[in-house]
Amino acid sequence: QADKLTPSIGITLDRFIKQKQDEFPFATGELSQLLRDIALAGKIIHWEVNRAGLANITGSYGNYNVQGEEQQKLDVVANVRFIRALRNGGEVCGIISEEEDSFIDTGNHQGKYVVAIDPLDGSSNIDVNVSIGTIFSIYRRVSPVGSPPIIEDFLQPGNRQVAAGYIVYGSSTMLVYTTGKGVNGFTYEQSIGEFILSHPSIKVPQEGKIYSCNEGNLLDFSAGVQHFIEQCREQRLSARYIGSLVADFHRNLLKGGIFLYPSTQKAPNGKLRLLFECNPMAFLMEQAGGMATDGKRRILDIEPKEIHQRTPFFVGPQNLMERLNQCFQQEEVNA
Ligand code: P6P
Repeated sequence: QADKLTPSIGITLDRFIKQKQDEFPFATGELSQLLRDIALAGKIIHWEVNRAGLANITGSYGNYNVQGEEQQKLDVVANVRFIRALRNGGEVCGIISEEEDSFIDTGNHQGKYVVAIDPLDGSSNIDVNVSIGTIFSIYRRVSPVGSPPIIEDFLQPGNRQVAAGYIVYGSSTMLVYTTGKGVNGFTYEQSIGEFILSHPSIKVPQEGKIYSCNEGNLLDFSAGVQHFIEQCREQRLSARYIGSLVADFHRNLLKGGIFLYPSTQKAPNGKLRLLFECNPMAFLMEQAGGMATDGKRRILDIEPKEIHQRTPFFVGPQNLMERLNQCFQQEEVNA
């Protein structure tokens, strides 16, 4: 009787990773440990984000990051926490961070992996209490184990990712990730300090009814994009735009929606970074049954030339992505 009255808390992230690792007979456990290290840092940032108001660590830090954006204190805190967690875990030989000019050699030269991290994306939303997020990408290094990491370890196309995911700090804190075998979502249960499987095998709804873009830039968009947005309005799709990529992406992944960040006058190559934002989100969306392009090419096939390069970004369910593609093709014909 007691057993029936005692609800199960569900599968913890640790048990899930262990189960999945058993499915990979040759997995040596380092990737599993690396995912645990990221989850740990996420728990710490959850704590920092939720206490920010009291601890007066919101607001700007008076520094500017390599993007020329004013660094919010929580940005800096998150950057330090993730770099420390990844360094102490021992599996990672090198890290690139959206907050750092060049790559970081962790000193773990036996580590087989490198990580690209956006410690706290959408930080301009921190002060106005809008959901923000951490985005991460994991690659196997290309340089020999035992040597220091080199720049080529970090300039790999997104189709070489071994894992990718995000943590969204919103009404609840969730970790969503893939290792190339589907997408799974975990909700953080603060009272026991565990991520619990809450969204197994996420698939993006194919009949997307939402479009997300900053329509303030509409007049900068190409004729193809403007035509697509006109079609979205004609079909009475819902316009939803938070201005925080992780929050916008998470809603579109679960509800079915397309996200567009085209090139604009201010950002001729688009605003979002290929390595820190577009590759991980593209991997997740493809694993959930959707698509991601730069308007011409599959995001995951783009060969990066430099760490902070930007790209136009279109990501969502196939039906909407194919309709957008038709608008691009029509634009070519009319050109
Ligand atoms: P805009 C936040 O600064 C960010 O990098 C992403 O999280 C978000 O999707 C985008 O910029 C919003 O950009 O130009 O619409 O404010």
